[in-house]
Amino acid sequence: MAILPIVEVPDPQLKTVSEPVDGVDDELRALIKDMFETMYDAPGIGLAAIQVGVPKRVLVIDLQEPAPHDHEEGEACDHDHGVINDPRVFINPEILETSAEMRVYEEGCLSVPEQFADVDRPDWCVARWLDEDGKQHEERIEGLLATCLQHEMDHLEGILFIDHLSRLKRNMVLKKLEKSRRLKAA
Ligand code: GNR
Ligand code: NI
Repeated sequence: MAILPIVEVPDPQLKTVSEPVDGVDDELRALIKDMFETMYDAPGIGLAAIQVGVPKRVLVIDLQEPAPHDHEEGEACDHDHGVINDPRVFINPEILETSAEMRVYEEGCLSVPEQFADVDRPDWCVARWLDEDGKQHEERIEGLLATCLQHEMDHLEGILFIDHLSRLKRNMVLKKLEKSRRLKAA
């Protein structure tokens, strides 16, 4: 059990094309466990192995929906409702089909901390992957999960969400990140 350090821009590791996993074993399951721990601690809704310095085609996602509230209308509410966890593991994921329709979502990335920008991606996709037991899945994925899966699969190709922006916007984001790091260091 370990919270691993997260690799951040401009670390060149983030440009690595990750290698396929050949066999799901206990060592891989231990990495996946550490990846969940690291993601929940950050906190984030997804994490690719390269973000903890491991160039393997593995990613974890948990959209962590807030638990539903069951209060009377207008009732004060300041206690913790917790979240519904839905941990998902994707090993060697492939996208088989994508929608023509696109969806815009304001994305962030644990490797580009505290920076956000709108990214256009296919609204849904059909994906195939292995789970932590080595079992194959094929599913049509939509909504936030589709956005997040495509963001994570980009990491496997060495691509960050800022690479989808114009050069002007990307440089603005990177400058803002530099500035916030300087302020934190001071
Ligand atoms: O925590 C994360 N939030 C997020 C928000 C919108 C689109 C994608 C993401 S993934 C990100 C965690 C991360 O960096 N995964 O690689
Ligand atoms: Ni990311």
